[in-house]
Amino acid sequence: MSDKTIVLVTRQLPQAVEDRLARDYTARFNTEDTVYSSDELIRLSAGAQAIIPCHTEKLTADVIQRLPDTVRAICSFSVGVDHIDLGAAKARGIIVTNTPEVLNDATAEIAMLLMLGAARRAHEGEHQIRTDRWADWSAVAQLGAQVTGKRLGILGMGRVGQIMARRARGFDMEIHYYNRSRLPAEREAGAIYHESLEQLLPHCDFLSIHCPATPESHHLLNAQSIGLLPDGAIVVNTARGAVVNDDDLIAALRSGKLFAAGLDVFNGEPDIDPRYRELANTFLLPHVGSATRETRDAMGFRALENLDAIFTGSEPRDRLV
Ligand code: 8YV
Repeated sequence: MSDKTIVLVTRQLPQAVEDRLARDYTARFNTEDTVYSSDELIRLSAGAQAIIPCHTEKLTADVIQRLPDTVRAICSFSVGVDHIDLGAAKARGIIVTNTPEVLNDATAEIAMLLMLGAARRAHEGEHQIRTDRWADWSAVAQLGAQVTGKRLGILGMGRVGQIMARRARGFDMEIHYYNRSRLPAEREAGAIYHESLEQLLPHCDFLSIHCPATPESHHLLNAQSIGLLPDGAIVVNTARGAVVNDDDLIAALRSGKLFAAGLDVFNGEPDIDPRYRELANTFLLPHVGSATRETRDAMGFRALENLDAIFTGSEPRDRLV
């Protein structure tokens, strides 16, 4: 019998990543790429030393407590770890790692796409053409909000937020941000720091959300905070749905308080609030922030780097607990 480390890989991963896993580990792949229930996850973990989950697997305290004793590591194929109860993992002595840095560019690209798409009503124009309803050109139809030279507020000036700021400067945008701590001047690169979200919001023609989902950031965007945005502002979210109160965002999009929203992440994905679909002023994507071939490979190899370190007795680069 092979003495290779047994790894449960909960979702289908890029081929090159699965090939490397198959070479160096006894990998249990999910060839159907279905989302396992908690019970399936626990059953399939029997005898495994490690799990490579995606954000689709909810490793709650209850699930972690029920994992077999053999499991020593959870090497998530994600930067966000709101799907993993880190305290429960720590209590059981299970090492948890994530995949930071490698998805910064891809996620900032999607934030730019959402910002431009929402502002310029891209999906409405695309829909007209695809459904053969483009009747005529008009000087007064399909008017969007111009992006160039406007103020962009960034909530969470971490790795992705900083790249978003850099890309937005290409559109001559004035960058404002709120972050738990102020960045050093060279990383601020001229961005204007605000000491609270409340202070940031009145300066945002566009607001792009880049903070992780934590108890502190839960529903940060709500009726009260939206009320502080200038009328006609545009909201972009590539972080996590949990940062947004859906009822309040939808009310502001309906009333015209907000011009539009560009959203890649949602509460309850993929069963999103259906009202988003009915709104003409939403530009919606199905959580594809990191979905480039390069980035998904890089995420997989970063998860493997952590896995390799753990099972060769060294400290994994991205250890969280
Ligand atoms: C990933 C993400 O595709 O890494 C993250 O936190 O949100 C996504 O870009 C997904 O989480 C993979 O598990």
